[in-house]
Amino acid sequence: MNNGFSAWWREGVFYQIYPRSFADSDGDGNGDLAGILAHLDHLNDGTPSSLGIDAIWLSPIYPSPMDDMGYDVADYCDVHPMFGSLADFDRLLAAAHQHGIRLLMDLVFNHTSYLHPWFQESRSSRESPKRDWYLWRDASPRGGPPNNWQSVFGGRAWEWDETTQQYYYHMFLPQQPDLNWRNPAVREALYEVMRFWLERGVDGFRLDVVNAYFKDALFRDNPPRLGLRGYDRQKHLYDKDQPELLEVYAQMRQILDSYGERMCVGEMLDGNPERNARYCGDGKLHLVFDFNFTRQPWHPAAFQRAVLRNEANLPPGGWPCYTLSNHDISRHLSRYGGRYPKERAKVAAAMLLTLRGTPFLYQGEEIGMKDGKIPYAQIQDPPGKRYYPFYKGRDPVRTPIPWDNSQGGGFTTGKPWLPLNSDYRQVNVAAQREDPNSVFSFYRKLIWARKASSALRRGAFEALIQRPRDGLAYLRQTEEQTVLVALNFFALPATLQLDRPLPSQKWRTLLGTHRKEDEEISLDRAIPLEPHEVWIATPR
Ligand code: TEU
Repeated sequence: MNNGFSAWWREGVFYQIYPRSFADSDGDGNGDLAGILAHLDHLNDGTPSSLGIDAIWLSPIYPSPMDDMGYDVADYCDVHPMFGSLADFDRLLAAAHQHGIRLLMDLVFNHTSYLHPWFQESRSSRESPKRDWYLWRDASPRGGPPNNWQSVFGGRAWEWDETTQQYYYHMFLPQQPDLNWRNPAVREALYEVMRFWLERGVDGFRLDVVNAYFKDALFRDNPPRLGLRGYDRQKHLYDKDQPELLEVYAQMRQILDSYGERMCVGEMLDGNPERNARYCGDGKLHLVFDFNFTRQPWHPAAFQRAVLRNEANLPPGGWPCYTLSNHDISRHLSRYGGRYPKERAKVAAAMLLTLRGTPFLYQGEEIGMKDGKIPYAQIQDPPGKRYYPFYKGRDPVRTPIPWDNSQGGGFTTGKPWLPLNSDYRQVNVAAQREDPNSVFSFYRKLIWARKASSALRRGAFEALIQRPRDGLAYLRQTEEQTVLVALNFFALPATLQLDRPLPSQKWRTLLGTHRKEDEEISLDRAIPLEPHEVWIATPR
């Protein structure tokens, strides 16, 4: 019976592709759609020798001047020539579906590129029919910007336009003017974009900064708060999280539902579990990323607290959504790896893929990639250029995927747009495929074990230790199956003392870093673990 809990987007494993850095098929140094097509077998060839993911989130591939690497869209219904053509996209989508992989497009609906025809028209004159498609305001009576709002990427959020003698608002770069969601024509145009891609057959969307669409109708000043940079020195009462959002989410949900099993996942600007809960669930967004999870230190108690906070806040029809890395934040191995990158990569992967919720992987984490080092002269990311050396931007987390140890790493036959990581001759896909103990082999086993287990895909979550010190122990349970997960976070052997009795005393290993599959173990109220051990088991 389908009670709504078997939806593919609750049980599947998602994988984010950052297309420019995934695989280059034509030697121009930039990844492209044909490159992705050529590597679908790596992602899922239907057998456990592949990673086994169920869906791709494709970061933006639209025509764009690339001021924010494609998050500045100049045409929502076409493909940037760097990545290919609409025909290439259709080929990729069809092939992905043949591989059992669904595909999400990234919709950047808070703003467009300044080169989008809508903005070109809007800025051409105050009388333009598209004037009200963006946020234009007069200078304040004393001169200067209309209010104190700051850009996320630094500096004021208002740009003066000489031609029409008004300011326009940009939450990100001046090259990314914000759309006016209060204008019904704007809304309808964006919903048309959704329909365009749904008609083409995409399975859903990742919605960029989906809580920023509306700004205060009165454009009131944000109150101050302590912080380092301009944007962080304000409480964002008026430039995001406005009540009008819920109506838009309901409309988007209706559009998605009218196409059958489609979904969306929202990216929140400065989200937290309590606020996220207002935005997802029945009649709202399907999923919302929980970035609080990515901000935890490497400690089991911290992650458990984040998980329980999430579980406690879930609204009706809501479902957790976990990720450790993406194209904006430092890769989790650079944050957590320390002296034990390979070991911790496995513990982190086991946690991500056995928690109750939809996991999102970021390309390259399956081989244990870390952030690259980018010399100043090669920095491409605007916030990196602006804040170097205090903040080096997001290029380090966007370096190309090394497929093998050849010149160009099998990523390109030309010069890669960002340098390959210096360790790519060791850390690459080909090397890890060969090695049964590699990070890749472990991700693979975890994902296929998850596929085979109803408890891991949709079971209830129960923490077994109230105050974890050395590691996590939890149960995942459905009516037909129980799975026990035990993770030692640190480099010393540990015995996890459980606060509640286990439902069985005899366990059979499903998957582990130290124990063999099917190995049997008797347990009482304690689980002995080797350093950085992952142990996943089911009652015998
Ligand atoms: O990110 C929004 C966001 O929260 C990040 O910009 C974050 O604050 C920033 O990376 C810290 O430096 C989305 C996209 O994921 C990002 O790539 C875009 O640059 C941004 O929106 C604007 O579209």
